[in-house]
Amino acid sequence: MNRSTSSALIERARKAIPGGVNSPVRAFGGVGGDPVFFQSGEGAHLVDVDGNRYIDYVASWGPMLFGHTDNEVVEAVVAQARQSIGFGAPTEGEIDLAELIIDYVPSIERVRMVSSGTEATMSAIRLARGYTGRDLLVKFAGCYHGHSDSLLVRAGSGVLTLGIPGSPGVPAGIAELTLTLPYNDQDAMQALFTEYPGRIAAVILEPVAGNMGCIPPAPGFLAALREVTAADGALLIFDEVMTGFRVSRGGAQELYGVTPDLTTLGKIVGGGLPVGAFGGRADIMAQIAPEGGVYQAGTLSGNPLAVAAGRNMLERLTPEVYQHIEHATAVLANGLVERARSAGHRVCENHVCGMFSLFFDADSVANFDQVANANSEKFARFFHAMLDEGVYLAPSAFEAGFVSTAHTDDIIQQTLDAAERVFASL
Ligand code: HOZ
Repeated sequence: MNRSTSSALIERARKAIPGGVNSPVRAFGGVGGDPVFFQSGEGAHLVDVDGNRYIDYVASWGPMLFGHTDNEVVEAVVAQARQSIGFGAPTEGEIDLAELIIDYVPSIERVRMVSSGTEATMSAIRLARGYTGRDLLVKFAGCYHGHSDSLLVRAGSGVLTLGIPGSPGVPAGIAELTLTLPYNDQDAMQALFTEYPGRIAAVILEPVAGNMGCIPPAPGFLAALREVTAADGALLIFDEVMTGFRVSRGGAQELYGVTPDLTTLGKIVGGGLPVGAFGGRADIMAQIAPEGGVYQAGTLSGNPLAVAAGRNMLERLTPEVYQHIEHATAVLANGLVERARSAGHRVCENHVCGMFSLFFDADSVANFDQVANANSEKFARFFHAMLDEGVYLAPSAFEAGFVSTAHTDDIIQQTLDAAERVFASL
């Protein structure tokens, strides 16, 4: 497959933009080679600048629940753009979107819009610290909650892809306020609360991890977290930037029946435009400025274009949407494993409605250490062979794949046929 235009563009980009990209994972550091530059997308497909067509499982890292350039979302954005791109003042659409979020997400009684998932998590932990009057924060190794100082400790996504322990520029004094635990380990969590009673402001986690590959919560893990945080007076924050409106209409908290105190959202809530949100219990959210003293603000917060896209997408979240993506994801993930094993490869998979990952040389993956022990070099060869077959996967062994309603049975079958050829050649 000729990708010479992409290769020329990354050369040019590297002179103007650090690493040639505006977000590290896109640079292909995790798989080697040059990143693909895209020029258009439609449904489940992308077309690159050399005219090559791919079945896409990145879905802009999650938000393209109805596939690319979905007509209704595009129309909603265009109609809003004709009225105004932004005011920096309140609009009625923000209330409509907030009411939809409150209606759908079990734990959210009030919500504040921001412009990215990073802003949402950064604001939620400030709120948790302000509300509890405590400083310590607990996160899980391999979970990624954006790039704010407190949350880069033992993070997933690009930090994991690049194999770096954290980041220069994060003051030690801030990093040491973040304690980390192994994902899915109830005993470690109990022990930590015994060691630091009454001192932990919040526990934050991805209720289905998606930034060290897709890792579902072990049975009882989320409920145990809920219990121990409530008993201690610490807040429980579900980072549902990826899982919100994806694993079910009410997110992972609805799917698993566990209610956090605060929830962070992004991606689908903005219909693919730059958006984040955080919300939760009314008494906690009342601490946010201007009602309360915990400061948080943003010129682009509640931007009308993003609100229009998000409203359109949320208004269309029917049970059929979830039936489709759940079925398509299961067929894909199980089909990949079956074909890989038939070709003699040791693999395992994880999937939860619309999210999936395949791990090489692993029997099961439930935490960061098991992800780290899987064969990422073999994944890189798989990635490139699939790319040459016209299938675009996330360019890292440590990211989840995403399925949309545009992934028809036929497209899933084409993907599995491609994978069968690739597994035979690996
Ligand atoms: N860190 C995000 C994926 N988990 C986004 C990566 C990107 O946009 O390049």
